Amino acid sequence: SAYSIMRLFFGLELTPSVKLSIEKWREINLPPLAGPVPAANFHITLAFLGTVPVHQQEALLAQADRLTNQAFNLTIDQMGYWPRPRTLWIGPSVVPVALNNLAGNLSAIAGRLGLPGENRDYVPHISLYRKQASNPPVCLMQPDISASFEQFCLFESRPGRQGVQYHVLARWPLDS
Ligand code: 2AM
Repeated sequence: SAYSIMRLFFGLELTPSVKLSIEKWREINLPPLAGPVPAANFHITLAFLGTVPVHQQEALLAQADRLTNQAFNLTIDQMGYWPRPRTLWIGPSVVPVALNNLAGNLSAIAGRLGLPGENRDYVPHISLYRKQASNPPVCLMQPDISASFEQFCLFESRPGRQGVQYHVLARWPLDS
């Protein structure tokens, strides 16, 4: 209906094998902590959109169609902790220009549609725990997980009885 809204974000999908590597690293290097994100939900947000009214969804897709961003590789090699959202995450210490450009272009699209933008600098990350109230324990080894990204996605975040689930609604290729 004209009133239906969806909670959306642009992001990078991780392959099952990368998700599994992250899950294994977490198991070995961190004790059980509060609010673990299930491995199936591991992803990298590019631009958060929030609730997008149906009448804006076509424009959103059309503007994403016009982007011509480059593919890139990432090495996930560091852990971080944000006390305010209580999020423990891992991410790349080196952020390729292509990734910054992509995230910047996507949040510009959000801005043009009047959707809530991010004021903070873009920090690519994979959230591992969402309810971690204090600094994480020092871990034995930093992660060292590489992945190549040849597309970006529009995700829908669906709340469910078993927690949130992410569904890819659309994919766009990155230029190699
Ligand atoms: P997080 O992993 O750092 O929590 C789906 O909810 C994705 O959008 C998550 O990756 C989440 O980031 C991000 N997200 C959720 N709410 C957000 C907000 N208000 N601002 C920015 N990003 C948000």
